Amino acid sequence: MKEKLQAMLESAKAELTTAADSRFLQDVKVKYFGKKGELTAIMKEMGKLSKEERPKIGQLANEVRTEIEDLINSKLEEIKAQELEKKLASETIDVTLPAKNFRRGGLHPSTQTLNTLIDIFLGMGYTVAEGPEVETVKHNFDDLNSPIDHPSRSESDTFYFNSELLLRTHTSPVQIRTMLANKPPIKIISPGRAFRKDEIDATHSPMFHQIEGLVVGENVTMTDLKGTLNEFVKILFGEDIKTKFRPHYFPFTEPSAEMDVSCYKCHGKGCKFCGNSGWIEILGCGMVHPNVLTNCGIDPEKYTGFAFGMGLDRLTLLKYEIGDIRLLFENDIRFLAQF
Ligand code: 2NL
Repeated sequence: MKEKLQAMLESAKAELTTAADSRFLQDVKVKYFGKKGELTAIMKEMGKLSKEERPKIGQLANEVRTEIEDLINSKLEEIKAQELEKKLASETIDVTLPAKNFRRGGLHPSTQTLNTLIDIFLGMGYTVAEGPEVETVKHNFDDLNSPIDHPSRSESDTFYFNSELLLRTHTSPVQIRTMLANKPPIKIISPGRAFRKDEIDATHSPMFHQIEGLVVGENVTMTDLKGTLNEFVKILFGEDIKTKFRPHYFPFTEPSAEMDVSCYKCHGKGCKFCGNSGWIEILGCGMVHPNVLTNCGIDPEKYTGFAFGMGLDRLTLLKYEIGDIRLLFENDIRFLAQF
């Protein structure tokens, strides 16, 4: 039996040197230690041995068992390491290969213009104010000193829900709400949607975007208005842009003006872009009418203010040289992908 055990150890050693994968090791384990394994068979025969021989052979059998097991385990680790290395070698990633193409999204040109304007005014210390698109006639017209017979109030120009509610025709009611709720100093811009009953064409849409600005405080003058707007267009169009303020009329400002910028394409010489005038109209502005301040609970003897308003969509059309406002609202991805 002793010889048998030693022969078994030798043959196991020989077999294990040729082991090439973990499955083979499993087979070897079964061959010796399985139910019908060789070592199991010997252990079963131990009973036939004499009392003296039994512990000796038993000890030897145990030694053989641990030795074979140790061999199997160390071989198993060796093979596992080899298999891992093989796997890693076959799965290496070439990091120098070009990345897979994926479609990248972008911001709508209107959003890009809006973000640019917000950045400029935040940089000048303004905050952004928002308000509802469904407004009261009071906030949209009355508080703004709009005369009761003003054409913009008519059913044919404005979307009314009833005699008191409408879709705001400008974002001015946001400034009204801000003045009603806060004491000066006030320094806000109000971007957002506005609605007018316009026929749709290349330059008109019943829904459009506006941005207004309002500054109210002590000793706020027309000089502050001009300085602010000059600075604004220089950041937007470039340092060499000139401005021109033409007298105008708005019910909510006095005096009122429209501001033109020198055509940034022909630098004022006159071209197709500016209709040969050398100037492009971009906004309306003025000193807040004392009646508007009074309507909002602000003392016009103590405080003054300036305000301005411009169409965001027109600015976007100018900036990207887009010929039709409808393109901004159709959301055709073939158009939008260009920006
Ligand atoms: C334009 C002209 C303007 C204002 C908007 C305003 C608001 C308040 C008081 C006084 Cl609460 N004024 N807003 C002032 C002047 C012009 O917009 O052409 N917008 C597209």
